[in-house]
Amino acid sequence: MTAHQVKEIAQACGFELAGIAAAVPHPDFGRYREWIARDRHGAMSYLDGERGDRRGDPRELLPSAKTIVCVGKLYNPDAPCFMDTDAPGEGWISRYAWNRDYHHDLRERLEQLACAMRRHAQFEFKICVDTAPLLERSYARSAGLGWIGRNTCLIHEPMGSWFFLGELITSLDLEPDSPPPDRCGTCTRCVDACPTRAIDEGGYSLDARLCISYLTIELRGAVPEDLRSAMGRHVFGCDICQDVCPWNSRAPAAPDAAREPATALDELAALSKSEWRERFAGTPVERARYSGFLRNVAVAMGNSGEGRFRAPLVNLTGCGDPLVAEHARWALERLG
Ligand code: B12
Ligand code: SF4
Ligand code: SF4
Repeated sequence: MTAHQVKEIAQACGFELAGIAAAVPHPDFGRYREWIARDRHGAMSYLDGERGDRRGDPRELLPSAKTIVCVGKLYNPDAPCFMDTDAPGEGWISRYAWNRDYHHDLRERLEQLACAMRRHAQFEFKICVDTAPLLERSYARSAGLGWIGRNTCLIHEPMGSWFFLGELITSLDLEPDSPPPDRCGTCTRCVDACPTRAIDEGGYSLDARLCISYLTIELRGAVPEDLRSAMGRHVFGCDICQDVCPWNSRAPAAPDAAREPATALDELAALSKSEWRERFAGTPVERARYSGFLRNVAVAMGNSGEGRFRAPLVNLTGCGDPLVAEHARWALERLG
């Protein structure tokens, strides 16, 4: 079977983007190792040690691997972005999390893709979505799905960067694609807009320990105090460095993407554990856990400047969770 046929099948499985990369060690692995050596991954221990080393070669995941079919699935909802909304009393959830958890959807589509390809040829395969030790952006770039922007996201012309990545590592011999040129030019909008200065001055590398996405999703303990005020009203993830990217200004909306209206912070703060579970079941928000989510809501209320949040914050100081209580006290102090 040919690379062209594979891409046609991938499109039929609902992937807007598809390309082929050789399943060989990626030259970007050096960048990855350096990033880890500088501790830029913070507490994401699944990225270092033996699991980190496995990112050096996709054949660690499938010994017979020859090519990687890289796919992209758009998730951009037809709704205003963070930068176009001005509602300090409402919590912002990153747009990728408005939908059901993407891991499951992409895996299902990749299974469909493998199944359809097997009608043409016999081969071994391994499906990866996000959690596998694979340099997803690097291989997707090699497969022609986009260039790595200064904000470190993979950007496609004309699709923008609001898409997830997934891969089918296969034992098939397919013609690899080549990467497109970097189209960031002299633009530095993402670097300038990042509220916590998480992106290096020249771009192309990010200190996850400063990134609001990391602080609100991955970090389990207390948010460093000096970063709390810059988190604004983000309660899960952050979209700013993609919102400001000119390549996203005409990015198409994904037809099946859900719309999640921003929700009043006091409403979020009042959710019981079971209500919270019910509300966010099956969405990426579950990853923050109840305690981490309330911690984020407390910080956002503190940053809102809205005196009416004092009462719900006082409630949170007595909620019995020391992490949430400490952030609520900080927020009360900030409200003055
Ligand atoms: C850890 C992680 C995070 C961390 C760290 C992010 C980071 N930039 O490193 C945190 C929690 C902060 C995060 C946030 C987000 N993430 Co994330 N994350 C990952 C994960 C699991 C690993 C990424 C990683 O290895 N980071 C280490 C650094 C060194 O790698 P990197 O930035 O990817 O850079 C590599 C290449 O891009 C290349 N490279 C970097 N710069 C340059 C420059 C040049 C010139 C060249 C040639 C190459 C090059 O070398 C690096 C090593 O391979 C991947 C899934 C995966 N398995 O890869 C998803 C992934 C990168 N995340 C994704 C998403 C959607 C997000 C968020 C948008 C979610 C949100 N809204 O909050 C934000 C975006 C923030 C941002 N600006 O990156 C998508 C990205 C899709 C895309 N279009 O790019 C991925 C691929 C998940 C997926 N399967 O869809 N994420
Ligand atoms: S996701 Fe937000 S905090 Fe992280 S680098 Fe982008 S703008 Fe900065
Ligand atoms: S905002 Fe500008 S510099 Fe940043 S990724 Fe987009 S085009 Fe590149």
